[in-house]
Amino acid sequence: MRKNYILLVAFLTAVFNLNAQSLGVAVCFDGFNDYVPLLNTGTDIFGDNSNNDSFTIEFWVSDNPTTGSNQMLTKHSEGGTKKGYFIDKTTAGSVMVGIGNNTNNWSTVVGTTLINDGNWHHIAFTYDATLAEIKLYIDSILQGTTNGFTPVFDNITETRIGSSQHWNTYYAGVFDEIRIWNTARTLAEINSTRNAEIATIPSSLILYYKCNEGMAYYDNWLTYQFVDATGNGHTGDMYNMNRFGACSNWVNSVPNGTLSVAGFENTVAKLTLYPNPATNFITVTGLKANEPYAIYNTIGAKVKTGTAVNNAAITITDLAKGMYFLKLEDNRTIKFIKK
Ligand SMILES: [Ca+2]
Ligand SMILES: [Ca+2]
Repeated sequence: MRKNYILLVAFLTAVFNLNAQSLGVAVCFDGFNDYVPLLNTGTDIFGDNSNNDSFTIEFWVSDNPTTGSNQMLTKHSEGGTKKGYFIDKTTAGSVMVGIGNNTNNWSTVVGTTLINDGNWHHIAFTYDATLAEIKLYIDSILQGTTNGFTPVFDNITETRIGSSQHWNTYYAGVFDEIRIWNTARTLAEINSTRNAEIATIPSSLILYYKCNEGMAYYDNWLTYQFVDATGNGHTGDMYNMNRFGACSNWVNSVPNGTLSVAGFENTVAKLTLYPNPATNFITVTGLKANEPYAIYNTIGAKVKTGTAVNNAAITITDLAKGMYFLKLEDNRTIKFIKK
C-alpha cells in the first residue's frame, strides 16, 4: 500500500512538472467555419471608439499547411475605405498584418518567415500610437516596421479569431496563448512572457485566452467558451466547433512552453491520439519513428508496454475502463480514456 502511495506521488509529481512547464492545451480551428467572435464592448481596442490606442496582439499558432491564405485574427472593415486591423496568412505561407485609417489603403508589414511548415510559431503584432508605427515579429524575429497610419475602428462590430467579419473566410490551424495588450510591447517584453503562461495579470494585458478550458481530443461538448483570464470578461463563444475529435476541439499545445523556438523546430509534429475516449484501440500520430511506449493508470502503475508506430492502432481491449496516460520514451505524455 505504502509503495503504491509513493509511486502515485512520484507519478503525479512527474505529470505536474510536465504540465507546469507547458502551455496546457490549445484549440484547433477547422478552416471551414470555425471562429470565435467578440462583440464590441468598452472603450479600448474592443470598443468602436478605440482609435489610436497602442496595442500588441500575440499568440502561438500551428498552421495547417494544406490551406491557402486566410484571416487569422481581425477587427477590420473594407467596405469602401479600410479600417481596423488584420493578421492574415498569405498564400506564400508568410504572415501579413495591417491597419486601416479610413482611406483606400492599408498600412502593412509582410513577413518573410514562413509559418506553413507544421511547426509552432509565435506571432506578435504591435502598434505604437506615439510613433504611428506597426511592427510584426515572428518567433521574436522582427519582420518589418511601417509608419504613418493611425487606425480607425468606427462601426466595426466584431473582433474575430480564426475569421474575418468582412470576408467570412476561415483559418485552419491551432491557436494558443492569445493575448491583447494596450501597450506596444518591446521585443524584450514579448520575450519575457512568450514561453510560459502568465500567472500574475498586469493591467496592460486586457484580453488573455489560455485556451485551457477543455481536454485534448476529449469529448468537450459541454465546454464552449474561451475564458478571459484577465477578469475583463471578454468571453469568446466558439462558433461552429463540435468540440470532439481531432479538430474544432482542444488539442495538444506547443510541445514544451519553455523550449526555445529553435527547440520547437527540432521537435517533430505534435503528438496526437485518437479516438478519445476509445473502446478497442488508439492511434498515435506525430511520432519521430517507431517509439517504445508505456501506458500508466491513474495510480501510476505501468499496465502495458509496446512499440508505437505512427498512425498504427494500439489495441487496448485488455485495459479496464478508466483514464490512462500513454508515455513515450522522450517523455511526451498524452492522456486518454478507455470506455
Ligand atoms: Ca493553452
Ligand atoms: Ca466547424
